[in-house]
Amino acid sequence: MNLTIKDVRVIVSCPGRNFVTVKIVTESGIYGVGDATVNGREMAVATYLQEHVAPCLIGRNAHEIEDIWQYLYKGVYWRKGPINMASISAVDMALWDIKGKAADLPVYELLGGKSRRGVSVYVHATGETVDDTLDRAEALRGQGFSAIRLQTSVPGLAGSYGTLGDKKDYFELQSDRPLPPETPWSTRKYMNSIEELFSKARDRFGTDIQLLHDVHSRLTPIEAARLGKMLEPYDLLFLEDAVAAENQDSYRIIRDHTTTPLAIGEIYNTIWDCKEMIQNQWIDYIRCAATHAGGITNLRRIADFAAHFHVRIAPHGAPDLSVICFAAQAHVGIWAPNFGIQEFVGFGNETSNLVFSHDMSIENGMIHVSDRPGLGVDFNEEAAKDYPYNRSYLPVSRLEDGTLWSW
Ligand code: GCO
Ligand code: MG
Repeated sequence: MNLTIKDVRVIVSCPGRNFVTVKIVTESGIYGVGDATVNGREMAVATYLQEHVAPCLIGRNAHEIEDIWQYLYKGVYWRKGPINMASISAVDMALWDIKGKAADLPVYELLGGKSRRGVSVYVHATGETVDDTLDRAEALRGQGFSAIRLQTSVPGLAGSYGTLGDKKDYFELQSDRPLPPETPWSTRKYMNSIEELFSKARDRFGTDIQLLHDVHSRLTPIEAARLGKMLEPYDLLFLEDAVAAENQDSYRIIRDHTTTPLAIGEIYNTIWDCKEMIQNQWIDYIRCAATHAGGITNLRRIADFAAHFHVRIAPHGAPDLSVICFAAQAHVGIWAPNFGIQEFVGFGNETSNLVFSHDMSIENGMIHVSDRPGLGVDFNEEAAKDYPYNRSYLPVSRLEDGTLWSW
């Protein structure tokens, strides 16, 4: 079988939201697909792939995943960075997809086989009020989900996290807004209101449901420590992104004060972004995504490293990752001995399902992958032509006095 790479196609499409997709075609006719979406910066990664990565791949043997990974990582000289790493990630996923198809095996078999029956997920309940959020959580429980992330708008801060004016979901396409939408933030108002959400959730649902919360890096370490202590009675599965951790040592401060489990990693690109937090056991879950942290090859390396320190993987699963990334993470998740949980907000929508197809199913809060060779996903280039790129920005946050804050 001739697996020489003969074509690398980079497609930016907007079936509901913008995605950057890579398709690698080999002489044998076998092809693979990968996701390189960087929300709000799609064209940067597409140009990088097209102009700088694709020419290096033509004529190479698609079987040599590791060498191609090293070539693109070390060979670039500049290393790391979200645009570079998303490009490597997409190429890597496509090559695993090809290897699986060539071997006639699903990717999880190539990784070492199944460690569990399915990939447990957590879903989102986001509302404008506490009761609204809990009603949504109740509906999700009815659909069989037993791990739910709760986010609610902060009283007195119209449009704060989770509710964006007429856009109810902050992660919806914002292309009707020429510049990033702005949302207000006040740590005091947030800290004064957040406990009610979790105390009411436990009153209503009891203790056999898992609750999670995402702080989106808006606190300082000592504020996060206080929040962790405040939420201890409500037994969270984890508190996510309490503090931005360019300075990883911040997590030591939080850890010194609270037993609430901590998670971070959705914007990380390499193991170096989380090495100290993992090896010092300051966090419990690492949330790196296959699309942003170097594909299946590097997600596996991060998982293996984390396993030595009792840290489990809980990959990012927002809707700005295409279903190709979900499939890659599902294959890693079903194999990884230290898999924790997968974030899940659905396998796209009606429109995106016209462009992406997949073989995964969800049942009783678990994703199941089929035994189809490769990743079990496909991308319809013809259908994608009907949905051209549509510029859209993520929101930004400002304090009430106008200071720009982490969003
Ligand atoms: C999450 C994330 C997302 C991100 C989004 C940015 O935990 O799911 O925080 O909602 O904000 O993916 O592009
Ligand atoms: Mg998050």
